[in-house]
Amino acid sequence: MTDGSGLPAFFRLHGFAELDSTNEEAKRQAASGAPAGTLISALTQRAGHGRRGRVWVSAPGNLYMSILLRPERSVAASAQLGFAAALAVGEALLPLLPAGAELAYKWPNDVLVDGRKISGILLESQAAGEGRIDWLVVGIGVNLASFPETSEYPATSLAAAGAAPVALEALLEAVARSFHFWYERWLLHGFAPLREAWLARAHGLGRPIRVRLPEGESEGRFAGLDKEGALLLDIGTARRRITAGDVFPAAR
Ligand code: BT5
Repeated sequence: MTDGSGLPAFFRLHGFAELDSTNEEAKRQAASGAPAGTLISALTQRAGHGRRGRVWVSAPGNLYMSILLRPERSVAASAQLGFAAALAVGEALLPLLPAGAELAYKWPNDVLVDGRKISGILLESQAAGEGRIDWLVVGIGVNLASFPETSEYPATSLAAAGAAPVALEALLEAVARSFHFWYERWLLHGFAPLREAWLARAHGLGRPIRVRLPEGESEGRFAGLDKEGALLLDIGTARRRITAGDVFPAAR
């Protein structure tokens, strides 16, 4: 793939033709002491995964990358870096999209083009004790060439959205550069600037949504994000704070 020369000095790129999963490789490297900024990419994944063990379809031609970080922050605060990754993907994709295409962020960490999922982000971490983090892996998949036709939430790719062609390495570098920008802002200023940028393109804000939770489904109005990144769901006069779940349009 790329020699990494277009990347900020923070990153050390390890490019693979094929892996089980770039997140798994990043976790293996984390366990053997790899530093923050280790960046793993693969042309295809045999066992790409999403949240809760779901499959991430990983055909050749799409982007699969994982960034290893060791922020001196809590596990809970570090989850906010999923928003940094979504913003990075969004900023990398925007200049490629045709006029009139709509790019939006879907809580917690998806990126949508014209209402369809073009990118998924998976955060995995290990605590070091006292709520601190040992390592955090930010895994990012972006569909350039292909997408699954039968996913539960409709999907798309850059090609299907009519975007300008882009080389994998150019997109990897653009995502990494933008992620690094948002990571530094987060280290310096906390979640507030990420929250503001994310909300400016939030999918379904102010509208009725359905959230699937481990204990069942909840419907309400998507009222925004709290200052930690939790989704705020207004159900009648009550406001519920949701930290994990899957968002769909409301049934009614
Ligand atoms: C995600 O999970 O969206 C996070 C996906 C993270 C993938 C990256 S690729 C690099 C790194 N290495 C990995 O092994 N993972 C990361 P979740 O929100 O759970 O969504 C998963 C669901 O998205 C699946 O159940 C499908 O319905 C759908 N899906 C699967 N493959 C897709 C694709 N290529 N494009 C769009 N949707 C897909």
